[in-house]
Amino acid sequence: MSYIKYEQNGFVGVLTIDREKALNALNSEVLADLDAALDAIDLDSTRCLIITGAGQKSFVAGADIGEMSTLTKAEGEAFGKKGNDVFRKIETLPIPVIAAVNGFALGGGCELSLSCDIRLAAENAVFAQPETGLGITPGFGGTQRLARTINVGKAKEMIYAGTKVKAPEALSLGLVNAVYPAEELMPAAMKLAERIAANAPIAVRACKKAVNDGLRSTWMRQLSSKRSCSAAASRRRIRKTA
Ligand code: DAK
Repeated sequence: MSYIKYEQNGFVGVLTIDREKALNALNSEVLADLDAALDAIDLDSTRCLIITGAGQKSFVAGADIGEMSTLTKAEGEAFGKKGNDVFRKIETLPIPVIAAVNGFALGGGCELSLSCDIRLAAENAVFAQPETGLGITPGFGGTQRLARTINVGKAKEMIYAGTKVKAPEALSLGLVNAVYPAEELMPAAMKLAERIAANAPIAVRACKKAVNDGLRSTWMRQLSSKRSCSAAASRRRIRKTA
């Protein structure tokens, strides 16, 4: 049995993480199924992907706490790598990906939404990175993607203190693009996906790549180029005054 349901609606793919009894928490099997489902998407006939969670209560309530508590160091590292690889696959999927956040987006669930291009939320959505309260750090890229998505101070507060952010605040922070009553979330996500799919696919894909490549030009690189500029300027000043 797969923990992923996939439906094709015209040019739009809808991928549902389907482990409702555990609020769609990500265990190794869910991650493996998600990975396989992403690989199976026909990119010739799909122009936009929506990712959501099964049920009315939760998008994804995090990595599976029960499973994580049993992992050895090596297994934990493999689990972290698996999650990071799958989320990077979503981030770099050639087509735009919309997260339809229908409830809890906690820990790995918040991180999953952050690996998508666009987040739309239901009114009951709650975002948080509660890992420090569990004695761990966000393991699937949250420290990096959250701080690049919203105000850095608020991202740090969410990560250090585990502050929960409900849908209206998520909207004001720019964490989500829009908030809808629960029953309107998927129709709204479909409508946006269809608008994206109606545009020239090559242009849309080129734009996704351009935006992502731009964001990957890291501040470290900018800092080191600024440092070498400053160093060159200082050398010039030193020579002038010598
Ligand atoms: N993992 C496993 N099961 C979960 C779960 C989770 N994250 N969240 C919920 N469930 C399960 C519950 O155990 C319960 O199962 P049964 O007892 O019925 O078998 C079922 O879902 C329904 O949950 P509740 O009965 O608790 O439902 P409530 O409405 O009362 O509460 C809740 C909903 C979301 C507030 C609560 O379930 C909750 O607090 N869940 C935990 C949320 C959480 O802390 N998530 C963050 C996980 S930390 C790393 C890799 C990855 C990560 C870190 C490091 N490395 C490799 C370094 C990622 C970490 C995380 O994501």
